[in-house]
Amino acid sequence: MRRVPILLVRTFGFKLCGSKLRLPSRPFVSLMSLMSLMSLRVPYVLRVPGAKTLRNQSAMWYQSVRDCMTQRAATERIWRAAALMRGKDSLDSRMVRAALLTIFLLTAPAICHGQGKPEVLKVEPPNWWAHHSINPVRVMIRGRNLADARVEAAGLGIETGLTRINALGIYVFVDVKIDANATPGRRALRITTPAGTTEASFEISAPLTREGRFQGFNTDDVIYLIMPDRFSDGDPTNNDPITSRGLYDRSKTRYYHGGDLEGVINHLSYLKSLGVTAIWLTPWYDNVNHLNELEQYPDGSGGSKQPITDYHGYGAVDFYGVEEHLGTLAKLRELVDAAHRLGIKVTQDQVANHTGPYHPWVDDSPTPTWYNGTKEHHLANIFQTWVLHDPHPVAQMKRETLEGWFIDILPDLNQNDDETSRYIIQNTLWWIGVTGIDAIRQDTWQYVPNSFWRKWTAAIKREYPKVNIVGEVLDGDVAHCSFYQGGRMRFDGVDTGLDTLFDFPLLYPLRRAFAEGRSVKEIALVLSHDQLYPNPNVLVPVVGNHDLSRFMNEPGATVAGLNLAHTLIMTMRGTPQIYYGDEIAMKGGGDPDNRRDFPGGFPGDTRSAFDKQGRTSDEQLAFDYLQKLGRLRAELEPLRRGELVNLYVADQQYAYARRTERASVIVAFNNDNRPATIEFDVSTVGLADGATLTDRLGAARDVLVKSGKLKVSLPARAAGIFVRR
Ligand SMILES: [Ca+2]
Ligand SMILES: [Ca+2]
Ligand SMILES: [Ca+2]
Repeated sequence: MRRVPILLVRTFGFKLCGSKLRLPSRPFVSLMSLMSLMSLRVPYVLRVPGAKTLRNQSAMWYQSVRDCMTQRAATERIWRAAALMRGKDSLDSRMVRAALLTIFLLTAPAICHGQGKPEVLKVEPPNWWAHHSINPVRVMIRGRNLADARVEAAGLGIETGLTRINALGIYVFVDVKIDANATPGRRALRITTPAGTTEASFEISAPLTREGRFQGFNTDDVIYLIMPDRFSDGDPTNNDPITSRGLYDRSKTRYYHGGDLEGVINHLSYLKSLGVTAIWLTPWYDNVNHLNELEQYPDGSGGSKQPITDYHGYGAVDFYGVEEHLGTLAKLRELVDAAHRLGIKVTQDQVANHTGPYHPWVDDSPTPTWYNGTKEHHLANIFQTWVLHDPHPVAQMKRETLEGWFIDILPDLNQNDDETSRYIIQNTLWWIGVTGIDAIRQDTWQYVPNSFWRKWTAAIKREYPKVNIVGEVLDGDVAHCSFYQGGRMRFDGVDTGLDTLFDFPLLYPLRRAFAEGRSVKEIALVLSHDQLYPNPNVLVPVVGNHDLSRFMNEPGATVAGLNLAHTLIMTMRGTPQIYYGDEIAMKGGGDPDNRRDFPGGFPGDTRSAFDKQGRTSDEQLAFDYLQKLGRLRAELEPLRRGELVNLYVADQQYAYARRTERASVIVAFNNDNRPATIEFDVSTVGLADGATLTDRLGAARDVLVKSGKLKVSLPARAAGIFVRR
């Protein structure tokens, strides 16, 4: 006899780590005996050092309503299994008793739990639609004492199907089928246990009309990124909500500052005047209602570490809720409708990789494999993203990057769990359906398996063919980023279906050139890698965002340089994205300094940069310039849809055409600190001799095409957009 450690490492609500059971000297046989315990439908994981972890599969821990285990049945099965094992392999009877006792103790609370009256705490999704591409919809009910539940539909036009309940009786998954001709209105799911009956409310919603909704953005658009908490406080009554007191303090960089959805609504016409046709709001999911003690940072430079708030929205505790500091679901719908009335599309920021550390799932997850690991036992993310597209990666490195928890804190969702995967897909479709949004920006794209994305993008397109998705792969390497764009099957056998990506590889040379004054040739060099993307023409070029220090904080940055940077993204292939405040040349270092309050957006602000009279001269210069670029882009079709043709590349000068079948527009940059004259061939872009071109930015004089060439003189640090007269 020797000791073989067996760890019963995980059950619902229980961790029994390091327990040791005595096994006889034939560990393999003993292991087989223990495996027969799986027939008990008891949740457990056996982990034997040196052997593969044995999980009882979902089919084991799930219990259908009809097959629900009562205390008596469980006892009988335990003794039947014990008799079976004793007969089969003469397992040490003390060991059997110990094992059975342990398992009984582990399951007893679950069984006992089912004795109280059933209660419902949360229904996800709370409503759905008839004629939807997902039917039945899988409803996840969170509650108490649901262990022996029977779930029935109450009301016309719906019926319940497969029902599964987790062992602690906290989560019920039930398929709800909606008849094609079911009328919209309230329904209920009646939940009955031996201890009583309760109802989970559920609604069949009337679908929003498709006209003017679910549109997707395209290269005709200009996207503007808003962090709502920092943009404008339109409703001071939600600054210190009753449910989450004490998180509002404008003097602290990581507290709520009061900005909200109402503030965005109030400034839609400002955005329209700037030339914006689509907005992207950082996540509006409900975030934790108290301080985040797990993440602590000094406020500003120096000082001691202190808890923060999740004002940024990336720490969801409820994927079906709107953060109360920002507003309500009704307010969100009002915002989307108001934006649409002005011709502005709305992009939702979604996070499928992780939840906030205080999400209720962390303490009792709906399935044993809902997350990759548990709060106590998980991998920390090592951010070795290069292995994610490596055909021969070190498996452990890849796992630590795909499944590791960000900063060792943010619980990493396991999209390989069918229930988790289904939850995320339905949640995405729910937000689109209830709000009428047009597009999705998906956070931390690369940290989620491509096999999941394929399912997720397909589900979106099936229901909303025009809704498109921009993925965040924050990396400067085209070889890296291009791997993730859909439209092509990769070595892993997956086409992710991802429409587009932010063009971060272009951002870095753009900043080096136009802030630091380094060579513009680097920009052309990065663009030469466009061939690696399945479709580079729909990328989203950016000058900045909420994760990067602002352009104006770069060494050497000036408003003239910022204007050149904006000229590039507003005339480059793809759909440009502007970061709030960059239109007025706001400064700011790394997060959170790059998220300063927009001047004039908050009560008591001494001036408003939303209005001309409130802007400084530099702010006005930047604003006027970007507004002019927006107007030119709207007016000149080639800037939105034309092919990109490089015409001239030198150390400090760069010229290209955007060409359609109907017209060409020439864009030329002089990044040098002195005037420059450059000459280049334009015969390839349909400009014949004798054509006169005018610089619509007003920096250069009119130019005439002679001998197939164009000779352009530009002042120091200036750009021209040349259009045929
Ligand atoms: Ca507010
Ligand atoms: Ca909240
Ligand atoms: Ca992950």
